[in-house]
Formats: sequence, C-alpha cells, structure tokens
Amino acid sequence: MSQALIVVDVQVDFCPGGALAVPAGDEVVAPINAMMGDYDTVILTQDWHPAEHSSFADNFRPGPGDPAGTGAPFSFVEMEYGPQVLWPRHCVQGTRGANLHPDLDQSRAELILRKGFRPQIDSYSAFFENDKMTPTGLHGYLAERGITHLTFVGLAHDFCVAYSAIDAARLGYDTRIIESACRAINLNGSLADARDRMWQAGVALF
Ligand code: VGL
Ligand code: ZN
Repeated sequence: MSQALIVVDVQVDFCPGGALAVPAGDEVVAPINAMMGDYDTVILTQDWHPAEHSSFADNFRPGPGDPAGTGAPFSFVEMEYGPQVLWPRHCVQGTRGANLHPDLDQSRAELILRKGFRPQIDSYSAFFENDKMTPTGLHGYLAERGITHLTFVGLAHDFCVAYSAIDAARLGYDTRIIESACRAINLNGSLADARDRMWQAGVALF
C-alpha cells in the first residue's frame, strides 16, 4: 500500500490579498507542511490559466439573448460542457498570483500538476477537466507508481479539493480529505453541498 498526499492549489491568489482569496486560505500552509513527512509521495496541484481563459468573468461576452448583468463574477453560465461559475481573473500563468504560497514546503513534492490551461474549459478536479472526460494524466501517474491511497488537503475545500476527491473515489482510490487543512469559498451553500457529494461518493472526511 502506497499513500500520497495531494496538496490542492495552495497558491497566492487563493490566499488573503489574492485575486480569488479563500477566507483564511493561508491557514492551511502550516498544517500541510507538518503532515508531508507522513506520506510516501507528496503531489502539489497548481491552477494555471491562460489570460484568455473562459472561466474569467472579464472574458465573458454576453450573447444577444442574455439579460443585462449576465457574466458577473460568481454568476453561473452555461458552457458547452455544462454549468460553469465565472470567476474573478486568477492564477494567470507566469504571474505572482499563480505561484504556490511562498511558505508551502515544496522540497518533498515529486510532482507539481498544473491544470486549467486549456482556454475553453475549466478544471477543478486534478483528474478530469470540467467536461468530466478530458484526463489530466494524474490517474496514469498514480497507477504506474502503485499509489492506492490518497489524502487531499488545500484550497478550495468546496471546489478543487472536493471535485478531486470525488473523482479519486470514483476511480477506486481509497480516498480521504483532512478538513482542518482545507478552507472553502462557500458560494451559495457550496461547502455543505460538496460535503454531501463527497460523503455519497465514499470519500472519508476527517
Ligand atoms: C478553484 C475556483 C476557480 C479552486 C480554482 O482551486 O478551488 N476554484 N479555480
Ligand atoms: Zn481557476
């Protein structure tokens, strides 16, 4: 049995002062650093969007039938692959906001997986983009490394952490998240909803 810690999106833009700050997001850094030594493998993920990314509210162009106000930050729009939240511009490739938090210990990280780099599709999960079909390659990496047990921590609890953990459980990994090392955006009850969906998918919540 081989265990990996997957540290999701602990980046400058998701911490206080950042472009899409998760409340108290920086509080996860110290507990995550402290737990890295307990795992065989540490993997970091990094939200990594091109400037023209379709999830950015300021890139959205309302169509002729759209009511005024369509496309505001934190509103939902219909993409070809389904509903998508429009976010403030964040984690743009090569910018300071996209950097991993400066205090996050990167020394034990064996893989840094970037996601969300395709302009037309967002990617919350570390396994599949938001069309639920396009793979990131992480499943193949873990399978080849013989990693069967996954622990998720990081940001945001109710988006990238939850989507990643649910996909992991569905792919057959023994999956848990450690909630004390996660912080949520909590958009219209999204944390309660994400916890329900994780529970149903068989993710253990610690
Ligand atoms: C995330 C919204 C947009 C996350 C990434 O890391 O949870 N949330 N991009
Ligand atoms: Zn993003």
